[in-house]
Amino acid sequence: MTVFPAIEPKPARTMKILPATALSLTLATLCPAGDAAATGDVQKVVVSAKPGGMMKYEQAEVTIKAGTPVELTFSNPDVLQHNLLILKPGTKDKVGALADAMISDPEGMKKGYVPASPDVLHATKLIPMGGSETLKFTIDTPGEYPILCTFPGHWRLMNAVLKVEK
Ligand SMILES: [Cu+2]
Repeated sequence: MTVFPAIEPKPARTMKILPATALSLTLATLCPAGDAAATGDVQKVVVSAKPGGMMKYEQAEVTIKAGTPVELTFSNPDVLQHNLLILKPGTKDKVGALADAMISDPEGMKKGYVPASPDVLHATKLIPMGGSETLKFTIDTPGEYPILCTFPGHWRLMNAVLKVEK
């Protein structure tokens, strides 16, 4: 769980007393991403699987700012199951090979085809058609971080780049 900077309580005139959860929901709804004051500067990005069994993501790349909390939502409208992993820069082929090897792991499906590797920074579960999952994280070091679906056989086509800029 990422801890966001505390929201400075406003004087009572701007807001009736609400439970903390209701307050943050209200702010998240009213203020678009990028409104640093109200949202703690959370960057919301979306990556979708391409429908039609193409084993591809819709987006070739997504760009975020370093050092700022991110909420990346992966949604899957495709008939196939997919996941979304974020990897350390330069490790796409290495992790892809580990993913393909999991086809012979009897526990592979149970593990969501997420290889046990320190190169995997963040991962969703296997997402069935119509599902989605949101990853919350912050990356401090600028660079190009591979995004990969590690369902065996998918990663060569089903990849993208998370560009982290200064
Ligand atoms: Cu896939």
